[in-house]
Amino acid sequence: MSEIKTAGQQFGRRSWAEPWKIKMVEPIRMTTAEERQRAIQEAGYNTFLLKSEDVYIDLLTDSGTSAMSDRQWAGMMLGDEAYAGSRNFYRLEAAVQQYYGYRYVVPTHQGRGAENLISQACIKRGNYVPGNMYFTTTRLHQELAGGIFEDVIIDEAHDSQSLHPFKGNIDLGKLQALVDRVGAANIAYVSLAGTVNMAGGQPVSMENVRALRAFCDRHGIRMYLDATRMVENAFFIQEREPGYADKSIAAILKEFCGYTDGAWMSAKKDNLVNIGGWLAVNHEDVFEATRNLVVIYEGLHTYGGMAGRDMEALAIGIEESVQDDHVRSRIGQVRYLGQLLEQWDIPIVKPVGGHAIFLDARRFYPHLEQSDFPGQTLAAELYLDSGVRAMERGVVSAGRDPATGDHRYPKLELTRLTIPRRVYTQAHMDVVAESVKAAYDQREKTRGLEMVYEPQYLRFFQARFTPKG
Ligand code: PLI
Repeated sequence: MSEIKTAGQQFGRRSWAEPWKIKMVEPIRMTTAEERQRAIQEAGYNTFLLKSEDVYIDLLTDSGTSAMSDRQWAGMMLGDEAYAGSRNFYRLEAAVQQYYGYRYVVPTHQGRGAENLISQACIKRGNYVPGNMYFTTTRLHQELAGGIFEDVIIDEAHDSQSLHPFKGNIDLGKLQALVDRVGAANIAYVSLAGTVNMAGGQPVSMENVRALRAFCDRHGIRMYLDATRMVENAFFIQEREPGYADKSIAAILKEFCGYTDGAWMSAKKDNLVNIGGWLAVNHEDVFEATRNLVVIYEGLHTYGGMAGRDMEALAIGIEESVQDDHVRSRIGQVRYLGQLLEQWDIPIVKPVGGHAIFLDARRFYPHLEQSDFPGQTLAAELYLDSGVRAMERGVVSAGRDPATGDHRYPKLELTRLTIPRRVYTQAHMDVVAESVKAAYDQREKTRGLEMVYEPQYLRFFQARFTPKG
C-alpha cells in the first residue's frame, strides 16, 4: 500500500491546525454540470450574478463571509438597540482606540460608507490622491469627490512573478515626482492600503510607512490608511521584517497605525463580522466634518448604519482578529491552497498574499487578448467545472478612465480565489485546487467572453457577458 502523506509532510513542515473547532454547520449543495451551465448562462457569465444556492464552495470574497465565534454570537444578544448612545457603540469605540490607537471613531455600515465620508471631508475638486494601487470602491469615492487618483506603488507590485517581500510599498520617488509636479497643497492625502487587495494581498513594510510619515511631515500632507486587512499586513511584517519576529500582531498593528493620521475600515474582512465598518482619525477637524456627514449618509454618529448587536459583535471581533494563532492559521490556509497549485505549475501571483490566491489569467490563457476578458473567463470556467465561485480582478474591475472613457488595461489580469475566515476546511481547499487544475488542463480549448451589458459604476458587479463564437 502506498503511503499517504499529511499536508505538512507533503510540503516539508510540521502540520498546523486551526485554533477552533466547529459548533454549527451550514449544508452546501453540489450541482450537476447541466445545472451549472444553465446558472452561469442566466448570470451572464458573471459570478456576482449567480444565486448563492447554486454555488458549492464560495470563494467570491472574504467580505462579510467569515464565521463568527460563540463569543460574538453571545454578544449579539447584548444589543442595546437605542437610537442614540447605544452602549455597544462605546464598546466599539474603545476597541478601535485600544487596538488601532486612533483618537476619534465614526461608525459606518461598511467600508465604502467610511470611504465616502473621508473622501468628501478631505478632497477638494482637482486634488490629487496618491495611493498604493487603486481599489475599486476607494478610487470611485475619491473620484466622485472630485479627486484624481495617482498610483504610486512600487513597480514590482504590477509584476505577478516578482518575489519582493513588500510589494504593497509606496515608491517615494514616484510620490516626490507627484509633489514636484502638482505641489503639496494640491494633494488631498496619501491613501495607503495594507495589504493591497488588487496586487494580490501584498503587504506594506514598517520601514515604508515610517519613511512615508517623515515624507508627509516634511510636506505637510496627511496620510490615511485603508485598514481593511491591516491585521494580515502585520503578520507579514512579523514574518519578514527584521526586528519584528518577537512582537505580537497586536503590537505591530498599533505601531503601524501610529504612523498614520487615521483609517477607514471594512470590518467585514479582518474584523470578523458579517456587516460593519468604521472611520477613525486623530485630527479634530476631520472628526468634526465626518461626524457631521455620517448623519446624512449612514445614521446617527453612535450607530452609523449598524444595529447595536452588530457593534457588539464587531467589538469582540476586533479583539479576536489580532490573536497571533488566528492570523497564522488564516494565512496558513491561503498558503496551503497556493502550495497545491504551485506544485502543478499553475500560474499564480507570488508571493502568496493574505486573503486569497490570485490566478494569473494572462499566463493561464496566453492565447487570449486582454479584451477577451481572460480573468472573467477563468472565473466562469471554474464555476462550470465544479461550482467553485471565484471573481475577476482585471480589466473588468479596472473600469473606464473617467477622462477618456476608454477601458483601463491593468498589467495584472487576475482571477481571485478568496478565502473566507474560519469557514472552510483543508478538504475544501483540495477540491478547489483540483478544479483549478481541471480548468488548466482544458485551457487551450477555452475561448474568451464579450461584454454585452455594462453599468456605469463598478461594472464588475453587474456586467453581463456572452461566450465568444
Ligand atoms: O465592501 P466594503 O464597502 O465593506 O469595503 C470596501 C473595501 C475597501 N477597501 C478594500 C481594500 C476592500 O477590499 C474593500 C472591499 N472589498 C471587497 C468587497 C472584496 O471582495 O475584496
